[in-house]
Amino acid sequence: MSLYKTVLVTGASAGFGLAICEKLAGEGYKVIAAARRQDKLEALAAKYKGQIFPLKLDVTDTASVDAIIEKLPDEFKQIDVLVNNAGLALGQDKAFTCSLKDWNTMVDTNIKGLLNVTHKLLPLMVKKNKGYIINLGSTAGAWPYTGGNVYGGTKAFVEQFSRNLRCDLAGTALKVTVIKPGLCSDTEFSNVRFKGDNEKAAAVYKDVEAIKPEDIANTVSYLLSTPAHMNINALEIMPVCQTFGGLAVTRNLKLEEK
Ligand code: NDP
Ligand code: 8X3
Repeated sequence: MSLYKTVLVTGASAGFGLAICEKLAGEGYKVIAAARRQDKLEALAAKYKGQIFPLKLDVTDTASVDAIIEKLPDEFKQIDVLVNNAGLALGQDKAFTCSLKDWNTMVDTNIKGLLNVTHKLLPLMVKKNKGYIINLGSTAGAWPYTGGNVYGGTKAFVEQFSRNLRCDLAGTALKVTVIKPGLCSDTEFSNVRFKGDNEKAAAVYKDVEAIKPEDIANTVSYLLSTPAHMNINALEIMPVCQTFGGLAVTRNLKLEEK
């Protein structure tokens, strides 16, 4: 039996967000499915009549975020869980060749978008002393890799922000968890990262059994079922086929002459 009833999931039109909405709606939660592609959200809501409300929302648009509550039907207004899942990586080029526009889009979505929605909903949760914020970080926030530059930086922000929220929420009943997945297939993540180069995206998951969106949805469901006194601060989840690669050393490196 969960402590919570109404969940807002950002990035609900694909991947983890979609799987989380389906899992939680199936378990009887009222779910607000938020993303930019309304057709996808409406198709989802049609499958779970009355259980899912499709909310067209761009998390980077502060005016839209500010109007969230007034756009909701009464039975969805008492949000007690926020899953900050909307996010993206754009490109995997080295920092000295990649696009500044891509960097800014990642910061605007993964950091500022998450902040916009959190800033809107957190005071409402604190007021009723009930709420749970689940943030989607990434292994990329802790384990650097070539071309992960700003994407990894945004996810490091998500982790530290999650932990700092726990400090600010001391003395309340609210919970915060950051989930940090590693390699996950069956989402649009790599298709978006490689800008529609679907062959390149598919190659990322070739011959591996990666984490699936359902694994993340089951994790969220589990988190919501934990007892009132227990807060899981962070969960790092990798497929068994993925592990750490050690530090890189360049041999015979040509250094600048003095
Ligand atoms: P997908 O690309 O499959 O889904 C991303 C979702 O975010 C889509 O629903 C998209 O919807 C939404 N989104 C993107 N930008 C915005 C925006 N500005 N406003 C609202 N919604 C937005 O990715 P995943 O499901 O794989 O990833 C979900 C989260 O998990 C991301 O934060 C990602 O960084 C993280 N993650 C993913 C991993 C992976 O390997 N897949 C591993 C670790 C973390 P729409 O375009 O309709 O707005
Ligand atoms: C997604 C996982 O390794 O592509 O956050 O950065 S990774």
